[in-house]
Amino acid sequence: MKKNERDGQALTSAMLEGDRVALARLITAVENRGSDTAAIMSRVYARCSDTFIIGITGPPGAGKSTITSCLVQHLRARDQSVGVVAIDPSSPFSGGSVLGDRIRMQDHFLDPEVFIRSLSTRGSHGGLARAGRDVARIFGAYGKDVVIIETVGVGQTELDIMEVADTVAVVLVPESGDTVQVMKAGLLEIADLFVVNKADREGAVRMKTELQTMLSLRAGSGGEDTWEVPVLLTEAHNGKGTEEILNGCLAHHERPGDEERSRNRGQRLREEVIEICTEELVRRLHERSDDAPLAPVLERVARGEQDPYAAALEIINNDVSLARVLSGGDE
Ligand SMILES: Nc1nc2c(ncn2[C@@H]2O[C@H](COP(=O)(O)OP(=O)(O)OP(=O)(O)O)[C@@H](O)[C@H]2O)c(=O)[nH]1
Ligand SMILES: [Mg+2]
Repeated sequence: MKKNERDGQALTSAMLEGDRVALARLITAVENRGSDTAAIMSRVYARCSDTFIIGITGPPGAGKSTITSCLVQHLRARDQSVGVVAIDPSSPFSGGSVLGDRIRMQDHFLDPEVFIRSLSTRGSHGGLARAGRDVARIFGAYGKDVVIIETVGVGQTELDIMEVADTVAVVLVPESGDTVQVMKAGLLEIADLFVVNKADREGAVRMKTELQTMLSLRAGSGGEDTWEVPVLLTEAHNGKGTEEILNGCLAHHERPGDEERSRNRGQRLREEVIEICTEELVRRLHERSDDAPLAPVLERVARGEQDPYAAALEIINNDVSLARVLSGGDE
């Protein structure tokens, strides 16, 4: 076992025993997508099954952090421990949002039952969706009753993170534009609950009606167990209506299981295995690009003696050299 893998296992053990410093370090390790990530997460996974993961998404500035903060407060009032994963898109559109989040979240900073972690898109090599999901599961394994993931719903990465959530609330505001945009952004498919926040502003009721119409037009299986997506009005800056969000999320989570749900879950897990393999394979290929048998092939391409396609096929189709690349050449 390599040194960092040993460290990873020691950290995981300490985290599972409730060590808060180990928790923070483990999250950093997973955020950096080190070589021991899959081994760490395999141990974590078995221990996070009882955690309820809520996803909060929606356009920039819709009030996601304000709502998250309210949910934390309601959960704490019910004696539930909470982990928050805030994805910081660090895009020019949402400059300063993290600072804003910090200020809103500071009420909870001294509460040992609340753990808040921001993940940034910087330096995560496209692994942000995976990192976000893994951190949510680590919080679960650490013993958090509920984990909330906040992410801006504007891109595939952001929506991918939501796959780990048991319940997804999509937050919109009257200014979000018409509902066609909601459909275009793929938010209709992932919403288990719609929240029209900033109901103190004009157009909130109209938006709610539009969403309800759109939901009723959507072809559903129509069975008895089919979940009816509620549309809630809130004024998160003064907490109004936010307890109903929590109640709605819990009702969704506790609804009777239906066939479609377990089918979706099975499909998601299949996809996830392939994703984890892909990440692991890419990492190993990069790590070992300076070693035989990869290096000579890459060199040939660099010198213009072979085209990149032929080289890639040569690497992949040669069982022996591929096995050596993937195992680190030490078998
Ligand atoms: N008028 C009004 N303002 C609100 C309401 N809820 C939140 N806000 C304000 O809207 C602004 C954005 O709120 P955030 O909670 O930071 O929104 P966000 O969706 O987390 O924003 P990003 O993370 O940057 O995408 C803040 O200034 C809030 O105080 C509301 O119900 N009514
Ligand atoms: Mg925010």
